[in-house]
Amino acid sequence: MIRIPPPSAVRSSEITPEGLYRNRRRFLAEMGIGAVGLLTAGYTQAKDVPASADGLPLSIAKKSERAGGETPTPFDTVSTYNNYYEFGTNKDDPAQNAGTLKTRPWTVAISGECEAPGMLDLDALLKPHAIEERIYRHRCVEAWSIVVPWAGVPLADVLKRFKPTSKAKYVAFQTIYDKAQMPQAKWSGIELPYVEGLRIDEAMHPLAFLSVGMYGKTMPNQNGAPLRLTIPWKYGFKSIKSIVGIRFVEAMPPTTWNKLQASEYGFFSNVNPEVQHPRWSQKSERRLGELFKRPTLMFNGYPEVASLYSGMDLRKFY
Ligand SMILES: Nc1nc2c(c(=O)[nH]1)N[C@H]1C(S)=C(S)[C@@H](COP(=O)(O)O)O[C@H]1N2
Ligand SMILES: [Mo]
Repeated sequence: MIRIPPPSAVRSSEITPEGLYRNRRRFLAEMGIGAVGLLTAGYTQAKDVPASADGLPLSIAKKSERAGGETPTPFDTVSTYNNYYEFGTNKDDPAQNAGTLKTRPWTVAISGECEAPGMLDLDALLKPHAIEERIYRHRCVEAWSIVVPWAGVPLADVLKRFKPTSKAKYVAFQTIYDKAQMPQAKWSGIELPYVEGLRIDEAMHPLAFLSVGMYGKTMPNQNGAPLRLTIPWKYGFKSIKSIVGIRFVEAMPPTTWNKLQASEYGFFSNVNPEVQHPRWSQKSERRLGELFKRPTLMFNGYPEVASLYSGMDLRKFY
């Protein structure tokens, strides 16, 4: 049977040169117009982002607003302008490609310096915890930022259940790496699997969050389904997606961007307008959807974390 698609089924990416399409999508996303319509006659409505998410409603036990009263960035922007290099390096690639990630069943390996290591199914990992919503600012090192209502659980509550020993000075996290589900990964330019880490006191800080959803629904794949970190006072790359491994360790663990270019990406990577990056100024940033830049705040505007770093030279430990 030959199926002739109606004209509306043709994706705009198929009828415009790829570069132009990407640029327009990127421009629309940055302007906060997201993936919604607006494309001129002859093009389909740009609702062509494949459904790469369950998008199931979550039952949220409590809500807190931790973004200075700012309105969240539109969902369509946050779910179509992403960094998830395993699914491509353009901002609109993850939304197009991450649908191949199978997020159920999902097992997380808890290992290392703890009394109760184990392999846990996602549901078992989450079961004892009530899901909260936290509206956080999120700032990428590339000088763009968003405000997102994440749904998840405090990272400390989960970690404590495994009873880390006194040797657990750091926590290392690992993303799933499956070439079959991530065919674009071979062009990522980074060493995979993606790995990240936090000092144990950072991981235990009440702001550190393990997110399973956003905007009241389960996480879209492109945003790191089924679970990811959201560490609001650090640059976005610390917020590792699609976690399959959590390991308590004694020594500072390797981290993906630090391995690639240590002079540009430190282990701590706290948002700091006083420490510059060779390609993006860290003094200011643009909220996606806004025209004008705004100053970047120390610790991304979360001064309550400063005590974690007392006595440390944050220029040296960037
Ligand atoms: N596994 C993995 N995690 C990742 C990344 C990635 O490429 N792979 N990108 C990071 C970067 S640079 C940012 S800014 C955030 C983006 O999260 P968002 O797409 O939900 O906004 O994810 C972080 N986590
Ligand atoms: Mo980022």
